[in-house]
Amino acid sequence: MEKLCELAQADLLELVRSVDDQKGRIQELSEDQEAELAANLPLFIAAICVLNRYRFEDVLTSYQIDPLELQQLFARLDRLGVIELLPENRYRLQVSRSFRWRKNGPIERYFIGHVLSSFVDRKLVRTQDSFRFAWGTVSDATAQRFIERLRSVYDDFNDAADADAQLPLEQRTGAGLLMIDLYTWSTPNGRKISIALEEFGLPYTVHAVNIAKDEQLEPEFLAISPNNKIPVIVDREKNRSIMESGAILIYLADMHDRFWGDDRYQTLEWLMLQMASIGPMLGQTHHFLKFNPGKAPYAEDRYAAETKRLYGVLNKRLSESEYLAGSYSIADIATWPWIARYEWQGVDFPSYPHLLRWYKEIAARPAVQRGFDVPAIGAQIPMPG
Ligand SMILES: N[C@@H](CCC(=O)N[C@@H](CS)C(=O)NCC(=O)O)C(=O)O
Repeated sequence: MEKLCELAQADLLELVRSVDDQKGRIQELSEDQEAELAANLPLFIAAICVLNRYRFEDVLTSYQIDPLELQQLFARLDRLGVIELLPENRYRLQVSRSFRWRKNGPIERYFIGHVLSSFVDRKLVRTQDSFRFAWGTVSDATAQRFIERLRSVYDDFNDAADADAQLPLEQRTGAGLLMIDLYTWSTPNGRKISIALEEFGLPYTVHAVNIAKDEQLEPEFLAISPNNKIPVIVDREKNRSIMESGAILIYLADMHDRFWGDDRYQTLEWLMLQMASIGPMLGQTHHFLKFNPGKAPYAEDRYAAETKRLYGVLNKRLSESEYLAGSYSIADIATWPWIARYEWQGVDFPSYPHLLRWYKEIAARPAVQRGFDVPAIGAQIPMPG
């Protein structure tokens, strides 16, 4: 079959699309039809609404539009072949599942000219498409590989949106596809970001940077990580990279307006405590209590005592509050992977009962379980008895 596709210079995806088309549904509009939509904003919005399975009443409640005008717009969409009008303002969608706007066609040009800037500024709440921009010089084979991967994520997204289109409007929210590359390793700082990406439900591509083999010192990595450390993300949509796990968490929380706890500044307080104290101090504890091949009694005592002190600070806070900033936030996401190394930290975990309760609660979150083993090495979350 693959050979056949090769001969026909079509990939499997195109084959599936053409089979779909045999059912008589349209896969794309003509240049003129798209131009008609692009020139008429209400008609374009009506088209987007039907593609998102809005019912007639849903469009009326979402947009200030006269029912008669909407009936006329629906009639035009019927003439364009996008829908088949049925009695009582119902309709049957006539486009195939693989329907897409024409490449460089009037709608794509309209999106780029009018919609994309609002999408990037996050002023737009609902869009049918997303636009990706990335640069680099790669071989044809690499380019092909990435196109296939992006297509498959894009198709997954469309399938999910298709399935969710059956839900009532109140249970749906506008969403675009944001592509993120994560450069990471299986360490507490790396896990903060894979857990966060899982919590935010963002698709991301993992690039393992093996710090045990000094891969963080490679010149290509230095270009996106001036301090030669993981984690780093590259946001392809915005064409920018971000280093420092705290900054990445703030970026994601700002972008998606989520996981800010009960109070933004309280979340920042606890996030800063993690970045300035918990991470650096516990990191030294790992060195002196676990990895130092020699003996360094002064350093061992100092970092063991500091670790116990910080456990006490967290335990006290968590005796007053369910999570560090009231509700679950990026401060918890930053702190938890460090506590998940408790076995290296010379502490008696059960004597910090509130911290233990918090630790177990977060460990039970599916996103945390998925994000913990990134890059996949079969790592298990340690669970105190
Ligand atoms: N403050 C940085 C610390 C990052 C960091 O220390 N990363 C470690 C792994 S957890 C690393 O890349 N180490 C490699 C090295 O130091 O050469 C952050 O939070 O992102």
